[in-house]
Amino acid sequence: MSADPTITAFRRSPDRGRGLARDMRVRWALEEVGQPYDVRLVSFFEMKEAQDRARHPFGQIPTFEAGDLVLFESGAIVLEIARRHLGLLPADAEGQSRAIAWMFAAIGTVEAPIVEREQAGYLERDRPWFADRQSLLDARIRGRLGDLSNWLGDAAWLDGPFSAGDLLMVTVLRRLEGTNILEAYPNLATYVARGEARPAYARAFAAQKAVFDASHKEDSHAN
Ligand code: GTB
Repeated sequence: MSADPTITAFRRSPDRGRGLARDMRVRWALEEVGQPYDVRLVSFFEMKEAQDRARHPFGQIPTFEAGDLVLFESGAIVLEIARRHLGLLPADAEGQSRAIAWMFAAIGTVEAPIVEREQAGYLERDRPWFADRQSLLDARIRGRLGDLSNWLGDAAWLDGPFSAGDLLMVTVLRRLEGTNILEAYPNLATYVARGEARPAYARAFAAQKAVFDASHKEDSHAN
């Protein structure tokens, strides 16, 4: 058996290879630190089975297994990778704490309203109050992006050199793909493009895309 960590990812990702599911951030972190990894692809059905729930209490992807450690929650997994390897956290203790604060900010402060908007689009579109709620959620997102944009200004990254905080923030902002929301914040759009231009990002993107391409090919053969 390989000594490399194993992560889980969708066997057939609903994002159709756009790298928007949360295994992408884990793949990217592993690529940034040069850690090879194995992937266990799971179906929506398998994720809810007891064997997978033993890894993930909520029956989701991604998970991360390394030796005896089994972890869920993409932020915790990226932090674990950052703690095990050089390259994703600054060397000084205070810089590390600030980078970790940005990891929490990405997931707790910025991703939360973006996910809520996305889910409202899937689940509440036929409700009479949908349009009103959507504009409230848009306003909440724009508020966060305005503040983030002001903080970033002309800097390349959120706090000094690229860190796990940037990695998570870029993946969170990418979830606005398909909306025009990010366009109003040119420095944030450039920030996302800067993240996507990193060679490690490109390798991670290609790896998850290859899974979609293979499943798509299988589906076309089956039809
Ligand atoms: N807080 C957890 C984490 O950060 O790890 C959230 C994990 C999570 O939501 N996982 C999703 C999942 O397993 C996949 S990433 N969903 C299946 C389920 O809950 O049954 C979310 C996601 C899904 C699809 C797209 N897409 O199609 O664009 C984007 C993001």
